[in-house]
Amino acid sequence: MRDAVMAWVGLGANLGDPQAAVRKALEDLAASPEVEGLRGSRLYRSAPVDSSGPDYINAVAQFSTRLSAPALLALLQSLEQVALRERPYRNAPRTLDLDLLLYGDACIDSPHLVVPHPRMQQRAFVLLPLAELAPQRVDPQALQRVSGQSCRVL
Ligand code: PH2
Ligand code: MG
Ligand code: MG
Repeated sequence: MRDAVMAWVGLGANLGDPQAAVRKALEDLAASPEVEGLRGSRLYRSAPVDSSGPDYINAVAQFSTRLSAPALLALLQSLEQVALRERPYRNAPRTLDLDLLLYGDACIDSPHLVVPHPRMQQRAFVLLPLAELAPQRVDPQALQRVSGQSCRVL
């Protein structure tokens, strides 16, 4: 059997009841048979970055899994579907977004999945909750660069 890998997932939502959607996604992830020892960050409220609509609710989840990265991506997409995620255009407001940020130390560059997440270093709504769970995985200089972005603990 494949070794367990530590994975970090970014959660975001700004349509419907985003707080409920993020909390439910954390519960659904924790209840997935392939997810072990999930820890969730606090929830943050952040202004849309390269996006529009109401403020986002964001969080990060850390857990260990034996799923491959593509299988984990499929699990995340299935949870987005449960939340009735629609994709009318790039960065559209959404009921739930689950992004695979880090998968162990893997670097993946496939047509469907790029890990580490290519824009995570520019986003306070990723780096602040990630730093709560895994400060060793956050570059302090990147954190400093995003310090002007609006992103507050709920
Ligand atoms: N997600 C995006 C684009 N912009 N802005 C905030 N504040 N939070 C997000 O989760 C977010 C965003 C694309 O996934
Ligand atoms: Mg995203
Ligand atoms: Mg996404």
